[in-house]
Amino acid sequence: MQATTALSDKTLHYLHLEENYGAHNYHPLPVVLSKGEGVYVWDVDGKRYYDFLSGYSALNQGHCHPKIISTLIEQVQKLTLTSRAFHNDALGEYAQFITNYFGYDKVLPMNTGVEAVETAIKLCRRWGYVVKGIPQNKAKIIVCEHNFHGRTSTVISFSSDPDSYKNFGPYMPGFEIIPYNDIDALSKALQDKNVAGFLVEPIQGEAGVVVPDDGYLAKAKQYCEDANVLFIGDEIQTGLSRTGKMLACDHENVRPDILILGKALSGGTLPISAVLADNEIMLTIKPGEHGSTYGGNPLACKVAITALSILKEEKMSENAEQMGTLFRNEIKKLNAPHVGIIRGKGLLNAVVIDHAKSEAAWELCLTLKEKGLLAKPTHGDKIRFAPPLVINREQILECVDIIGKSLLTLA
Ligand code: IF1
Repeated sequence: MQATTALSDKTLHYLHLEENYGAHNYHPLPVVLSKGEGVYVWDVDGKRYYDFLSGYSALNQGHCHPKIISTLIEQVQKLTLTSRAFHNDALGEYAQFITNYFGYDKVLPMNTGVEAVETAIKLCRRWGYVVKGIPQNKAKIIVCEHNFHGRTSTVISFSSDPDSYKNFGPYMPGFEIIPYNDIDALSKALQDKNVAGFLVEPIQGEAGVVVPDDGYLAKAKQYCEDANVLFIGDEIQTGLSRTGKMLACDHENVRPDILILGKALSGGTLPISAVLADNEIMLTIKPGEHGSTYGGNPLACKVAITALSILKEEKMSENAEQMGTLFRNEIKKLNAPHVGIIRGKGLLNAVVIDHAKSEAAWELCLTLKEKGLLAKPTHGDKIRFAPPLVINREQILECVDIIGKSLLTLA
């Protein structure tokens, strides 16, 4: 348990409940939240914080966006779930809306991000066999080192992070790991005629917001086209205005053959994910060959339409671009101690903490918490700074000030 000397009785009460009755599969910051609105969250003692994690980019529209909540309340009292055994009056309208929104023929609706990744893998393999003509059970999908695509047994089979895969074997075959941002490595891997797809994050989030070289994604897409291999874009964390464009792939005008969305598709209200593709790929899965109980439920469909609409109505991509540039420039101007690399696009940013102590980033996050800003380290020395995309200039400047003051206290 984290040092709990300065924690209130109320906070300790909730920490102990989780400790005693919850699985220990996370190591959260010692803060207990009870309210969220826009860029702010409040703890059980009424203290307000800036949320600089945004539910790992599920809250791009901000906490409890009024239009999303209104849609949720209206639909939840009408019809929440029909299963796909029957039609309903929400799925068709949502399918038309989201396919027009992103420019694809069809959508396959799922729930969590990793379910959408699994769906994309199945679609890619199926296309490999029935369209490309790869011999049965020989399809390969290329992935990148330091990837994060979720935590199911298949997906951790191609993780390069022991924390994700150790003691969870045996592993799913059919994946090849190559270095990220290495176009020659991709070119070499694509020589194998049994390759069906290349699954990639346009920016590697969990790896610490690793931004590839300009042109990497465009070259990768071109090489995939030349090799008749599907480019699968995992935009679960980078999509939906987070990096300053609707999709991170838009920075290089790359159109994934299979587009994977999740997280902010619901604005942080409930798990909604989606896989988009054109008919040649999507129609390789026939009725009864894939699905899920909640996939495409009416509540999710209505919420997703509102969540997507407000991204454009409120110009969240543009704001993410402007506020992200301001954030990175102001952090650099601090010339604060222990700031190593600052990297990111739009409002998906990370600072690499340069300090001898391995727990320095964690300690900094505890200080940030005390000063009213919530962020969490990823992979030890990197702190991800990813506030809701509704943040404004004054709030960014206040948060940079909090970060600067906190860095000065790092012993
Ligand atoms: C955790 C971070 C981790 C994702 C990408 C698929 C998924 C994710 C690019 C799976 C999920 C979440 C999972 C959560 C913490 C967070 C995360 F990168 F965002 F920080 F873990 F790496 N593709 N990312 O980022 O989506 O099934 O979770 O809905 O597992 O701790 P999911």
